[in-house]
Amino acid sequence: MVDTPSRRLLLFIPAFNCARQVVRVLDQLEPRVMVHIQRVLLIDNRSTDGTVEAVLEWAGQNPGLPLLLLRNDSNYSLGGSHKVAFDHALQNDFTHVLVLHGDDQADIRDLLPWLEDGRALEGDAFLGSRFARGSRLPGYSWFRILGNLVFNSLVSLVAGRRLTDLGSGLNLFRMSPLAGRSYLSFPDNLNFNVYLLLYLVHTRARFEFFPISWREEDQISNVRFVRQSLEILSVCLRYRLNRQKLFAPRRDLPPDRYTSRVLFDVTRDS
Ligand SMILES: Nc1nc2c(ncn2[C@@H]2O[C@H](COP(=O)(O)OP(=O)(O)OP(=O)(O)O)[C@@H](O)[C@H]2O)c(=O)[nH]1
Ligand SMILES: [Mg+2]
Repeated sequence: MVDTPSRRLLLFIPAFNCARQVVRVLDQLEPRVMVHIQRVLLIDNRSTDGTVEAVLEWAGQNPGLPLLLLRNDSNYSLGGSHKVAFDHALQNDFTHVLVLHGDDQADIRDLLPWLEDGRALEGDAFLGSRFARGSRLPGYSWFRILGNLVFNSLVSLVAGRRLTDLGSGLNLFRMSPLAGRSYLSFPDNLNFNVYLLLYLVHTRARFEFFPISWREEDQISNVRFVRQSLEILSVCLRYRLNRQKLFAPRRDLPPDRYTSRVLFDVTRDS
């Protein structure tokens, strides 16, 4: 492990209606993983299936984890939850945010070798890829594989560099390039990641992809294929036409739009 005293890593777990899966995600957080992580921020996005109760029960049985559980005041979708998490990281002096989806499709242990040799922390982002050499996709449908490959190619063409995933569920970001909070103007839905990726390209951030495994077992996909595809086409077009304008800071956003409540807090490092 590379131990930089000033480095503080926040693990952010977005969760929405994944009661059965989220406890498996928490089970992934073994001591060899947690040596790299200073706080776990689990954000529930107004689940209605007992996700919060499942997390609370797990936390009662596993008191050692530095866990902060928040519940958004309204459903802000996946992108909105990223905004809450990034803001939390900036306000609490975290240098990095590691995102791990709460529905147990990714495995945080895929990142461990890169955390241990320090490579994951060298650039501005280290992005899990479901479609790189060495990735594994047990149970993932060919239709979704094909759809993802088509859009990866399209966005790569627009970005002018090879992008092997537009948004998997395992990604590490350095916070300093995001300190201006440009992400607040990205969409709240699942296309937040596509904007973030294009923003990294636009700002010449240093990032690379690493191969991950991605399971499809008992998860429920909330992806709206047609709508999201049209949105990706639209952002590609706008990026080509005027990317300065696409990423210009917006002044029309109310400052306290993404509010949340603390449900459980056993963090002790702050
Ligand atoms: N869809 C959705 N997901 C959310 C929300 N808030 C948090 N999440 C979490 O974000 C993750 C991504 O959602 P999914 O619908 O599974 O999308 P995906 O995994 O990127 O795509 P698939 O490969 O189709 O499963 C899940 O872990 C959800 O629990 C939300 O409001 N909407
Ligand atoms: Mg999923």
